[in-house]
Amino acid sequence: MRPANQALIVIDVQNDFCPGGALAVAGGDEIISRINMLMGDFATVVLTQDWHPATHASFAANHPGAVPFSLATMPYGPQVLWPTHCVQGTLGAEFHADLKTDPAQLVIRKGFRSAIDSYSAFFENDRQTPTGLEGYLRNRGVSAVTLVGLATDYCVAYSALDAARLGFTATVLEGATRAIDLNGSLAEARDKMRAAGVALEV
Ligand code: VGL
Ligand code: ZN
Repeated sequence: MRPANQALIVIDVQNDFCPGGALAVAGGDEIISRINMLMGDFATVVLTQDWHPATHASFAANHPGAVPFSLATMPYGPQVLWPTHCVQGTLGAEFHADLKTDPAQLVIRKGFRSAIDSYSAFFENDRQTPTGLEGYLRNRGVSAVTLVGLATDYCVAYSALDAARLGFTATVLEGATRAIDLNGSLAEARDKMRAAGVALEV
Protein backbone atom coordinates (compact mmCIF):
# COMPACT_ATOMS: atom_id res chain seq x y z
CA MET A 1 0.00 0.00 0.00
CA ARG A 2 1.25 3.48 -0.84
CA PRO A 3 1.42 6.16 1.87
CA ALA A 4 -1.91 7.90 2.56
CA ASN A 5 -0.78 11.18 0.97
CA GLN A 6 -0.73 9.56 -2.48
CA ALA A 7 -3.71 9.39 -4.82
CA LEU A 8 -4.26 7.55 -8.08
CA ILE A 9 -6.01 9.62 -10.76
CA VAL A 10 -7.44 7.52 -13.58
CA ILE A 11 -8.14 9.69 -16.60
CA ASP A 12 -10.99 9.02 -19.07
CA VAL A 13 -10.91 5.22 -19.47
CA GLN A 14 -14.16 5.41 -21.44
CA ASN A 15 -15.52 3.44 -24.39
CA ASP A 16 -15.07 6.28 -26.89
CA PHE A 17 -11.30 6.39 -26.19
CA CYS A 18 -10.92 2.62 -26.57
CA PRO A 19 -10.78 0.58 -29.81
CA GLY A 20 -14.17 0.77 -31.52
CA GLY A 21 -14.95 4.13 -29.93
CA ALA A 22 -15.57 7.50 -31.58
CA LEU A 23 -12.13 8.89 -30.67
CA ALA A 24 -10.30 5.60 -30.30
CA VAL A 25 -6.78 5.68 -28.89
CA ALA A 26 -4.65 2.81 -30.23
CA GLY A 27 -4.27 0.19 -27.50
CA GLY A 28 -6.47 2.18 -25.13
CA ASP A 29 -7.92 -0.97 -23.62
CA GLU A 30 -4.49 -2.58 -23.03
CA ILE A 31 -3.87 -0.46 -19.93
CA ILE A 32 -6.99 -1.45 -18.02
CA SER A 33 -5.76 -4.57 -16.20
CA ARG A 34 -2.71 -2.72 -14.86
CA ILE A 35 -4.88 0.21 -13.74
CA ASN A 36 -7.23 -2.18 -11.95
CA MET A 37 -4.27 -3.64 -10.06
CA LEU A 38 -2.84 -0.21 -9.22
CA MET A 39 -6.11 0.81 -7.56
CA GLY A 40 -5.41 -1.69 -4.79
CA ASP A 41 -2.24 0.20 -3.84
CA PHE A 42 -3.84 3.60 -3.21
CA ALA A 43 -6.16 4.70 -0.38
CA THR A 44 -7.47 7.49 -2.61
CA VAL A 45 -8.63 6.67 -6.14
CA VAL A 46 -10.26 9.24 -8.42
CA LEU A 47 -11.73 8.56 -11.85
CA THR A 48 -12.38 11.23 -14.45
CA GLN A 49 -15.01 11.07 -17.14
CA ASP A 50 -15.11 13.26 -20.25
CA TRP A 51 -18.77 14.32 -20.23
CA HIS A 52 -19.86 16.53 -23.11
CA PRO A 53 -23.25 17.85 -24.16
CA ALA A 54 -24.02 17.09 -27.84
CA THR A 55 -23.69 20.83 -28.51
CA HIS A 56 -20.08 20.90 -27.29
CA ALA A 57 -17.82 23.46 -28.97
CA SER A 58 -14.92 20.98 -29.22
CA PHE A 59 -16.86 18.86 -31.72
CA ALA A 60 -16.02 19.45 -35.39
CA ALA A 61 -19.68 18.62 -36.15
CA ASN A 62 -20.70 21.83 -34.38
CA HIS A 63 -18.50 23.97 -36.66
CA PRO A 64 -20.00 24.03 -40.16
CA GLY A 65 -17.38 22.99 -42.75
CA ALA A 66 -14.77 21.97 -40.16
CA VAL A 67 -13.14 18.54 -40.31
CA PRO A 68 -12.19 16.51 -37.26
CA PHE A 69 -8.61 17.07 -35.99
CA SER A 70 -8.44 20.61 -37.45
CA LEU A 71 -7.72 23.60 -35.20
CA ALA A 72 -10.18 26.31 -34.17
CA THR A 73 -9.59 29.50 -32.22
CA MET A 74 -11.59 29.78 -29.02
CA PRO A 75 -11.67 32.74 -26.62
CA TYR A 76 -9.28 30.74 -24.39
CA GLY A 77 -6.87 29.85 -27.23
CA PRO A 78 -6.42 27.20 -29.94
CA GLN A 79 -8.66 24.17 -29.69
CA VAL A 80 -8.48 20.89 -31.63
CA LEU A 81 -11.88 20.02 -33.13
CA TRP A 82 -12.59 16.41 -32.26
CA PRO A 83 -14.98 13.82 -33.60
CA THR A 84 -18.15 13.81 -31.50
CA HIS A 85 -17.25 11.76 -28.41
CA CYS A 86 -18.24 11.08 -24.80
CA VAL A 87 -21.69 12.58 -25.12
CA GLN A 88 -23.46 12.57 -21.74
CA GLY A 89 -25.58 9.48 -21.20
CA THR A 90 -24.31 7.54 -24.23
CA LEU A 91 -22.53 4.20 -24.26
CA GLY A 92 -19.40 5.94 -25.56
CA ALA A 93 -19.23 8.06 -22.40
CA GLU A 94 -19.45 5.06 -20.07
CA PHE A 95 -16.33 3.67 -18.45
CA HIS A 96 -14.92 0.65 -20.28
CA ALA A 97 -16.71 -2.41 -18.90
CA ASP A 98 -13.39 -3.95 -17.74
CA LEU A 99 -12.38 -0.93 -15.65
CA LYS A 100 -12.96 -1.47 -11.95
CA THR A 101 -14.95 1.48 -10.68
CA ASP A 102 -15.85 0.26 -7.16
CA PRO A 103 -12.48 1.25 -5.58
CA ALA A 104 -12.93 4.92 -6.61
CA GLN A 105 -14.20 7.39 -4.03
CA LEU A 106 -14.76 10.21 -6.51
CA VAL A 107 -15.70 10.56 -10.16
CA ILE A 108 -14.92 13.96 -11.66
CA ARG A 109 -16.94 14.77 -14.77
CA LYS A 110 -15.45 17.43 -17.01
CA GLY A 111 -16.17 19.18 -20.29
CA PHE A 112 -19.86 19.57 -19.46
CA ARG A 113 -20.06 23.24 -20.41
CA SER A 114 -20.74 23.62 -24.16
CA ALA A 115 -18.52 26.64 -24.66
CA ILE A 116 -15.31 25.33 -23.11
CA ASP A 117 -13.33 22.11 -23.30
CA SER A 118 -11.70 20.56 -20.27
CA TYR A 119 -8.74 18.25 -20.80
CA SER A 120 -7.40 18.56 -17.28
CA ALA A 121 -8.93 16.93 -14.22
CA PHE A 122 -8.16 20.18 -12.33
CA PHE A 123 -9.10 23.08 -14.63
CA GLU A 124 -11.04 23.68 -17.82
CA ASN A 125 -9.06 24.70 -20.88
CA ASP A 126 -9.04 28.38 -19.83
CA ARG A 127 -6.66 27.04 -17.10
CA GLN A 128 -8.74 29.00 -14.53
CA THR A 129 -12.15 27.40 -14.03
CA PRO A 130 -11.62 24.73 -11.36
CA THR A 131 -13.27 21.30 -11.32
CA GLY A 132 -12.99 21.07 -7.52
CA LEU A 133 -10.45 18.23 -7.59
CA GLU A 134 -7.70 20.32 -6.01
CA GLY A 135 -9.83 21.06 -2.93
CA TYR A 136 -10.96 17.45 -2.66
CA LEU A 137 -7.39 16.15 -2.70
CA ARG A 138 -6.07 18.75 -0.25
CA ASN A 139 -8.96 18.13 2.14
CA ARG A 140 -8.08 14.46 2.09
CA GLY A 141 -4.42 15.19 2.86
CA VAL A 142 -3.17 14.23 -0.60
CA SER A 143 0.07 15.85 -1.75
CA ALA A 144 1.24 13.44 -4.46
CA VAL A 145 -0.67 12.12 -7.45
CA THR A 146 0.00 9.27 -9.85
CA LEU A 147 -1.74 9.67 -13.20
CA VAL A 148 -2.74 6.96 -15.67
CA GLY A 149 -5.34 6.60 -18.42
CA LEU A 150 -6.22 8.25 -21.74
CA ALA A 151 -4.87 10.03 -23.55
CA THR A 152 -1.21 10.56 -22.56
CA ASP A 153 -0.78 13.69 -24.67
CA TYR A 154 -4.10 15.41 -23.89
CA CYS A 155 -6.07 14.76 -20.74
CA VAL A 156 -3.30 12.92 -18.84
CA ALA A 157 -0.65 15.54 -19.71
CA TYR A 158 -2.88 18.53 -18.98
CA SER A 159 -3.85 16.99 -15.64
CA ALA A 160 -0.22 16.26 -14.74
CA LEU A 161 0.90 19.78 -15.71
CA ASP A 162 -1.85 21.34 -13.58
CA ALA A 163 -1.05 19.02 -10.67
CA ALA A 164 2.60 20.11 -10.78
CA ARG A 165 1.61 23.78 -11.13
CA LEU A 166 -0.59 23.43 -8.03
CA GLY A 167 2.33 22.01 -6.04
CA PHE A 168 1.42 18.32 -6.03
CA THR A 169 4.19 15.83 -6.66
CA ALA A 170 3.08 14.38 -10.01
CA THR A 171 4.04 11.09 -11.64
CA VAL A 172 2.75 9.72 -14.94
CA LEU A 173 3.04 5.95 -15.38
CA GLU A 174 3.43 5.99 -19.14
CA GLY A 175 2.96 2.24 -19.44
CA ALA A 176 -0.56 2.71 -18.10
CA THR A 177 -1.38 5.42 -20.66
CA ARG A 178 -1.82 5.49 -24.45
CA ALA A 179 -1.51 8.54 -26.72
CA ILE A 180 -3.48 10.11 -29.58
CA ASP A 181 -0.21 11.59 -30.98
CA LEU A 182 -1.64 14.23 -33.30
CA ASN A 183 1.08 16.21 -35.17
CA GLY A 184 3.81 15.49 -32.64
CA SER A 185 1.56 16.09 -29.63
CA LEU A 186 3.07 13.21 -27.67
CA ALA A 187 6.68 14.46 -27.87
CA GLU A 188 5.50 17.98 -27.05
CA ALA A 189 3.50 16.80 -24.06
CA ARG A 190 6.41 14.73 -22.73
CA ASP A 191 8.80 17.72 -23.05
CA LYS A 192 6.36 20.00 -21.23
CA MET A 193 5.78 17.47 -18.46
CA ARG A 194 9.50 16.93 -17.93
CA ALA A 195 10.12 20.68 -17.87
CA ALA A 196 7.37 21.11 -15.27
CA GLY A 197 8.93 18.51 -13.01
CA VAL A 198 6.44 15.73 -13.69
CA ALA A 199 8.11 12.35 -13.22
CA LEU A 200 7.62 10.10 -16.25
CA GLU A 201 7.90 6.47 -15.22
CA VAL A 202 7.20 3.26 -17.05
C1 VGL B 1 -9.44 13.77 -24.56
C2 VGL B 1 -9.54 14.80 -26.60
C3 VGL B 1 -10.81 15.24 -26.34
C4 VGL B 1 -8.65 12.93 -23.61
C5 VGL B 1 -10.71 14.23 -24.27
O1 VGL B 1 -9.27 12.27 -22.72
O2 VGL B 1 -7.40 12.91 -23.71
N1 VGL B 1 -8.86 14.06 -25.72
N2 VGL B 1 -11.38 14.94 -25.18
ZN1 ZN C 1 -13.43 15.45 -24.89
